[in-house]
Amino acid sequence: MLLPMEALNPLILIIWTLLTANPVAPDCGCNKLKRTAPEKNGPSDTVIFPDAKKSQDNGEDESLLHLVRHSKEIEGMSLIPAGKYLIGTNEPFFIGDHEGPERAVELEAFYLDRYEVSNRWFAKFIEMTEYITEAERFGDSFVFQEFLDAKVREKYKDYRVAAAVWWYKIPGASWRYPEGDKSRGIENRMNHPVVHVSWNDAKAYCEWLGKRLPTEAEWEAACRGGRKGKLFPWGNKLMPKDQHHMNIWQGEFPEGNQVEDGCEGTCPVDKFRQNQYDLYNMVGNVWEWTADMWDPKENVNPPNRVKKGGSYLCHKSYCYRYRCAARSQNTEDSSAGNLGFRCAANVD
Ligand SMILES: [Ca+2]
Ligand SMILES: [Ca+2]
Repeated sequence: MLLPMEALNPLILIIWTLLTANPVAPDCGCNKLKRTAPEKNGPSDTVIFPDAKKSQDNGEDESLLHLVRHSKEIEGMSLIPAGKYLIGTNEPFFIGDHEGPERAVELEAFYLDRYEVSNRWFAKFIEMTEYITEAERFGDSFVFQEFLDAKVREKYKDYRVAAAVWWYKIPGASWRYPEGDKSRGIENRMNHPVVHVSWNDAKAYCEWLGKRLPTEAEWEAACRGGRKGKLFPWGNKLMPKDQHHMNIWQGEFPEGNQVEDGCEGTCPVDKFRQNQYDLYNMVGNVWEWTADMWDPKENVNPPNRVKKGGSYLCHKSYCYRYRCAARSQNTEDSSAGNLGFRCAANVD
């Protein structure tokens, strides 16, 4: 029996809508953490990076710096061999992130830190250079709701990120006080990754050690550990042998973190060894800045930089970005409690 057109049209419309709808993948919103502070209250464009003046009159620090600069192995770097690597994917999950297509890149050999930069090492940098991070100069940074008590959440409820209300802009949050609470420092987290560091801060740290940030291609080639087309540094299976291989989120996001991997927030930088290059926490734990612009044609100031690897807040339902091919971005001056970095270095 033919249906009358009057009945058919709405039906066709519904089917057409379902077929053509562009599904929007839910998003953790951590790429929305842009600073909006007026320039007059923020730092100048020039990064304050005084010379390592303490090293001039401190023989011990000087020898430490010498050791670090001249022994990649001792300081915990892996040599990533020169060669052709495939990066990107032909099965992008977040099309808007430009994860695809898969493409070949040719890389020189380079060194990459095995671990995310820890609070311990960042503290040495601060101690020797008196560098002041951008979060400290702006006076605030973004903190995830789980680490704030009810009173603080109520007080700063109007300082949430509109598109991701689980992020609060908290005065006083910085690498020293990741929750913005002066009574909660990092003493018990010295082997955890430093957080609340901007791209500019990360770059300054790497340069202090005679290093640099990895390019996105280097980071991703290293992430893949010599394997081709795999999702994760160790392969395609999320939990081989039912073991956790990274620090991400288990349970409902953004409430109900079940902490099955043993880490509610950050975990120690040497907790999860992820591939044959002896790299730890490439995916998960904290996002990692890379040297690359997000879009070189984008005319914004400050520019966006690519970050890789996802963080302890990533869950498949919201932020399936703990894959080697996944990528996201923030402005150079942004910082958050789930964003850190590691350094690369040229082979002399
Ligand atoms: Ca976790
Ligand atoms: Ca990481």
